[in-house]
Amino acid sequence: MNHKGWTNEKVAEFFDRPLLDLLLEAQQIHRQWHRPNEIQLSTLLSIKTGGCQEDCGYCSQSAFATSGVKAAKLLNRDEVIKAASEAKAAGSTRFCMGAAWREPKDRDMPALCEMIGSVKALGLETCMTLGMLSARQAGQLASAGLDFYNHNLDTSEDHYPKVVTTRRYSERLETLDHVRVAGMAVCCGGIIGMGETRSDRVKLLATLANLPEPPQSVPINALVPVQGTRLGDKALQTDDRLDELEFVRTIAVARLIMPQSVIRLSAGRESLSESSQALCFLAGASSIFTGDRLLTTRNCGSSKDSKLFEKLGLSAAPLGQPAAPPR
Ligand code: SAM
Ligand code: DTB
Ligand code: SF4
Repeated sequence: MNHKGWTNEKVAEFFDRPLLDLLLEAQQIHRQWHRPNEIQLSTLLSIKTGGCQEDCGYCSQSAFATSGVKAAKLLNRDEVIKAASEAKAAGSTRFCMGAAWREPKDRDMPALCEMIGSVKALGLETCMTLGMLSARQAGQLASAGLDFYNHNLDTSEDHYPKVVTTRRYSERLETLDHVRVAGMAVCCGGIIGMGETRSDRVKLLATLANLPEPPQSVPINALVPVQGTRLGDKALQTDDRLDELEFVRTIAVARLIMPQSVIRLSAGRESLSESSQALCFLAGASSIFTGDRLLTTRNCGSSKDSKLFEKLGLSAAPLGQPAAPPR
């Protein structure tokens, strides 16, 4: 047992429940803390694409992959402002800037801080995901006004060496500490469908819930199998498809053990049916990435999403609204 009391055994018990019981309880908890028919919209932009020195087995941007993604330089401020303005016009409230780096270089910090200021000036919430951060870099981003920092644990500590070998789990946890101490909100989750067992999913969620504070935002990604990546190729060759109901279950358990966090139905949404997406919302997901593109892979696009929202009676959360409803 650790300090928050979410033992692996307790989390595994949630996973083992009949799905309908689990969904009912997850939705009841969801309604205590979140508006049930509102979904927060975030938009991603790859501000520095490809050529990354890390060997993350799922990633199209790793220099170890043969995915065909070309390495590009850091975008300039005007390119970022243009994309952020378009995201705002499409109803997004948060703009997430991602860089294919192991960690940012100190010489990049002024340009990154300038981007944060420009996106905030549009009235959007800001998020960045740049790899590992030193305490000093986290402080610089926080001072520039960055609201969220995304840094995923990706999987359990046990399964991690099968996914990434160029950096340790403990280094990921250290970066999360730096982000929290600097006063930014933490966005941290993982990927489902990378050959992990249910026990790995249990351990990932328990680790997230037992952080000194649960992450304010928890992205649950389904592996997007990209050709030319180690794990993507494996999934494509073995026709090892994601079990959608196990994915829904994972969201429901995340909702139960981190009731106040916003759970994001993240990458891989494009391959989910409308019904599976509806189950993910019922399980407690209340945030998505919008637009045609994630970082390098395809996303649902706004016309598909508008139709889904209409069918389900969902609306986009307005800007500046806290996640929790009045209790
Ligand atoms: N380089 C930074 C890092 O890894 O922290 C930031 C960018 S990285 C692309 C952000 C996250 O995207 C990864 O941690 C991973 O969880 C997710 N991701 C990347 N490729 C993915 C894929 N093919 N399918 C699902 N999620 C993916
Ligand atoms: C997260 O958990 N999912 C987003 C965001 N954080 C940066 C990234 C998804 C990337 C999907 C693969 C791609 O488009 O390259
Ligand atoms: Fe690099 Fe991030 Fe991709 Fe890993 S996930 S290879 S760190 S861009």
